[in-house]
Amino acid sequence: MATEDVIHGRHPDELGVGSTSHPLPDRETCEKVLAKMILIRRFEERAGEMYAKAKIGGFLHLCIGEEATIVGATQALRDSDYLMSTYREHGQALARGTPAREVMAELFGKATGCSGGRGGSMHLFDMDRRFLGGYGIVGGNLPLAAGVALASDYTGTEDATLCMFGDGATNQGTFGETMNLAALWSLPVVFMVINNQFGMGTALERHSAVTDLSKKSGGFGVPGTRCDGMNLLDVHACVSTALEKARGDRAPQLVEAVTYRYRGHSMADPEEYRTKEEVERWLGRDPIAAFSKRLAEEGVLGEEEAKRLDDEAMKTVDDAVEFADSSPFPDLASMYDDVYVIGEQVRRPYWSTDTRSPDTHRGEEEREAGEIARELAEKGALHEPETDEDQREARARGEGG
Ligand SMILES: Cc1ncc(C[n+]2csc(CCOP(=O)(O)OP(=O)(O)O)c2C)c(N)n1
Ligand SMILES: [Mg+2]
Repeated sequence: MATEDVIHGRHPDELGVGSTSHPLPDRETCEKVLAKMILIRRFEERAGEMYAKAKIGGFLHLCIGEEATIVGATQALRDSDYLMSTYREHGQALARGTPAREVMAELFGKATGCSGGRGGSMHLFDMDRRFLGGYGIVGGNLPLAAGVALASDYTGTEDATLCMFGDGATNQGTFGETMNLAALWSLPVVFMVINNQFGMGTALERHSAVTDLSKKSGGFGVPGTRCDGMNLLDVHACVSTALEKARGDRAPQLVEAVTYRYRGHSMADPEEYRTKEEVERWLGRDPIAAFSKRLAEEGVLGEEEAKRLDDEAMKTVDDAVEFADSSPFPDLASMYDDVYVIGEQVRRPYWSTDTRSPDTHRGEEEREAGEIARELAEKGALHEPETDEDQREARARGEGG
């Protein structure tokens, strides 16, 4: 019978990770990556607080504990590469360079958010930084990532795609289907399993027959490796090598990062599926504390400098909250904007549906066609809780996310 200790209690060495020691990069890079991890941690803590204050609606999934996995992997990307993630993606957007203001404003559902306030926490998107979201469907981003990689290959670029998803997503049908096509078509894509050891409240060994997830893609023709997701340098080395093979040899790869989420699956999680002791054990491997300690030990960055980075992160987050709070909600009249992609919005060499003929087609003039839907939506909007207090009460009654 599987127990919680099958993987959760094991030393990283036993899992085949964490035994390699990597040299530190230059001081500037060390400071930059530490600052990114601290910003993500502070941002997530504050997002949790804002959710409790009902400033944020819907669901909220925090990545606290996964910072080394996120920053180590994204540092291996070129600016022109694509990144795709799941609904647990605030850290990915911040790591890719989306300003904290725009991420927080999106969580608040404001017009100044990176998705114009239409996506919220689960659907962050930043085309300028080639961050393609933010997906709520478990395993839903895998085939899309293969499609993006196919476009990169087809148009003769050197761009690669890094597609991140959870351990739970490896059980979806899309996992096998996508591995097969990626291998068959030699696509420049790296699949990254963020194995935080739970799919909601179900532990890895209870949801997956194969618990070494780096082995799950091999039979489809996509080789896998495993890294210590609590060790920024190990993640970086592993993802860099995988990207090199995907980009250079057109050989898609899978990387499993073994990590842990310190908070619940989402904000409403009683966490009955794990013990406090287990969480404590993993807190002892805190990726930020571990990296800071190493920097101090090797004389690269002292305690005071780490404190300065923390103060800066706090200021950035304070500013982001102020910005989000004072920004307007999207105008109701803009509800039908950005629903369909219209021909001229699509840059060559991509194609949209209306290359069928130059005229607009049914459904493409939804602003004009949608009067009835608009009336219904306006009526619906009247039933929205009006104040934060109303929203807190609605939440206490169990309504909403
Ligand atoms: C297709 C689908 N099935 C179920 C869900 C409900 N659901 C949301 S998150 C989640 C767990 C996914 O776990 P994992 O892939 O490990 O990602 P993590 O939340 O740990 O980052 C589930 C089952 C969903 N969003 N989509
Ligand atoms: Mg998981």
